[in-house]
Amino acid sequence: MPAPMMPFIMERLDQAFHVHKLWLAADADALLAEVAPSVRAIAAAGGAAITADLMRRLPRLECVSGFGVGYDSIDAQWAGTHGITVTNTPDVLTEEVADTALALTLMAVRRLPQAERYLRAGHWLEKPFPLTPSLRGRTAGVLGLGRIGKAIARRFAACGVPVHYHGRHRQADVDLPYHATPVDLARAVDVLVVVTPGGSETRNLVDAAVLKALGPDGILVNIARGTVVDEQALVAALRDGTILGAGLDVFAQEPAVPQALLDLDNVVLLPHVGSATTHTRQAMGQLVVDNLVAWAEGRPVPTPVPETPIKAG
Ligand code: 8YV
Repeated sequence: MPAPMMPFIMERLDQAFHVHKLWLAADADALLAEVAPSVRAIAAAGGAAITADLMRRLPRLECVSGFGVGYDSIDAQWAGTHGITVTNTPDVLTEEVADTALALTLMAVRRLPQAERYLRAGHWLEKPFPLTPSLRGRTAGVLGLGRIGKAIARRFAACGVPVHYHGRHRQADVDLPYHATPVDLARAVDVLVVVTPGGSETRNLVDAAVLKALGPDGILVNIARGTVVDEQALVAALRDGTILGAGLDVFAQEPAVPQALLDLDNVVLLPHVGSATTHTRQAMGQLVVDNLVAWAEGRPVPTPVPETPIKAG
């Protein structure tokens, strides 16, 4: 275990396995070198980098159980081609993250955090909070219509907001307008919600051109990965009115958030709390344990990622 996980995960894994906790070692590298020949599985905290270099050092490695639906911090491609199974925690967080996306959208459009700050500062006693933009009359674009994207689309439908989408492929069983590129999607909508996986394939997918296409009434919401949005282009677009505002739960270098974003009033910033409730994190943690126990007992793991297991050719 390279980094700490929720206490109940550590307790359950301690009961079933001999767990080496790297972060507790005075010299993590020395501990890794010592135990590497016997390590057969990794329990990976959210965001813990499980690189090809690390896995190469573990000749008996068979399974990497990651905490989180996103596994861009795990080199699943390398693992897959070396017969190592990678698991993630899908489904159990879908509704929670979609709730967060809707909340963040409303916070950004209706300027609700600013309104709350206004009240707390006593300004309401002087005059009412200024009128804000509205969700009424808007069209939303979902960039990445997977499980979470679909749950977000259902919420927008309930709000009377039409939804369009872009993904790598048009989905035959989805009856929503499809756009072939992110720019085309952005042009058609005025709320753009980023729900793609992270990693090299989506790096800076939302760039200056997409933001320009979103336009001066547009709101960008990102609950996926900070790397999907060109942060410098976003700062510029928020500053010069290329777009109206943004709601961000994720950042390229989190937990560091650029001062340029902190300085702006037309962006709502959350500390990566998309799935962060006791209920959902409990379910995610249980799935991390269930995947490892299934692997150890020789049963199929409940939630392997699609890249694995692929036997080396
Ligand atoms: C994780 C997330 O819990 O699931 C994901 O991909 O981003 C979060 O829900 C987070 O990575 C944990 O640090």
